[in-house]
Amino acid sequence: MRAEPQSFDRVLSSMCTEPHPAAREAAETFLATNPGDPATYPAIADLEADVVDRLGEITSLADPHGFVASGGTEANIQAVRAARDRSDSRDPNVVAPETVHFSVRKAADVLGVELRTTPVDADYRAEPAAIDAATDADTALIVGVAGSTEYGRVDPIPALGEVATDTGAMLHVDAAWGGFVLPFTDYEWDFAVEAVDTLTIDPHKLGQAAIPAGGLLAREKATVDALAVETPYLESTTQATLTGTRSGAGVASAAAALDALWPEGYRETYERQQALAEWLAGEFEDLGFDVVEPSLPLVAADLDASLFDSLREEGWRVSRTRAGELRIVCMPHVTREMLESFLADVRALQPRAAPAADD
Ligand code: 0PR
Repeated sequence: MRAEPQSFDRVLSSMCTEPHPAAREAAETFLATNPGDPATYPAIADLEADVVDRLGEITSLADPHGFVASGGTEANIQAVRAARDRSDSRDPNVVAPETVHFSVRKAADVLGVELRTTPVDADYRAEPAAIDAATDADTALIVGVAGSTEYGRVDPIPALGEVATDTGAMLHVDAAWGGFVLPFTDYEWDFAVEAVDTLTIDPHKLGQAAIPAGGLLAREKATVDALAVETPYLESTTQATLTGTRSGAGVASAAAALDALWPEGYRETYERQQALAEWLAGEFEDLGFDVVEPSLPLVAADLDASLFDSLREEGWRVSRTRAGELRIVCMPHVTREMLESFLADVRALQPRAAPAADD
């Protein structure tokens, strides 16, 4: 029997999407290459250098250092590791808003650093004063999120930069999801903010590349050098990634997606998906649900638990925030037609006593 992957028809809460056709093809072509051994597989190594340069262009960094990682988790772990190893402290800590992705918790665990999380403001964004209060002389890194996993919020990166500079800590921006839409907004989120040292941006999310393709960028070569270990029996001398052997598929497909879509294709995707998210938020409000307004193409709405369960039973691939709201991530495969069909099910399944239904 030949197994088939599931379709994207009802996938509404994922941060992954169908790869661009050129990205799919490139992934297959480079499937058997290993960018972890660049002296044996130089073609994929060249493509990786190209991807890093392009990601630098997207994030306002003229001379970027970094690599294509297996995903945002590896990129975040390596950012924490570099900060730990560049810090003078014997007992370094990392300070981040409580909305930080759980990969930073994994990083703290495996690297043996303390993670201090701070409350966010009423709009789910990091509070610079709270971050400041949590820092001390042992703070190696402050993390800000540009496109948070649950609400798509962008932390005030310039203000976090001031705190980092005053504290003598490095600043990492996690734009794993938001990085391919933020260039088309007015947010200050990237290396244009002087204090930003490192940044995660994942081609395998809104970049429309095949999995596995994450990205870690650094302003200074010394940051990537801090990660490098010697590779005595390879023809290349050092390796800065956490993974050893790694798939050339992700690297090649990131290069192909960037070729096909940067910048106009990504701009069009952003404009279409953002308009869709705003329309969906209005529809939820009309149905009487509390909505967290979408600042990026992600909508959270307060549907009750039994309605959520019924929608899952209908096959909708939806998930919840920690506070229990339904999240819809308007990834490129999500269309108006899909959402119309989803809303029809919401209406049909909505209990009569739904919030504010008779208002
Ligand atoms: N940083 C942010 C802001 C993220 O949202 C995520 C993943 C990561 C880092 C980690 O990235 P990787 O998963 O590439 O290592 N956010 C999604 C999440 O955990 C990932 C996801 C993707 C979940 C697809 C479901 C899914 O179907 O919710």
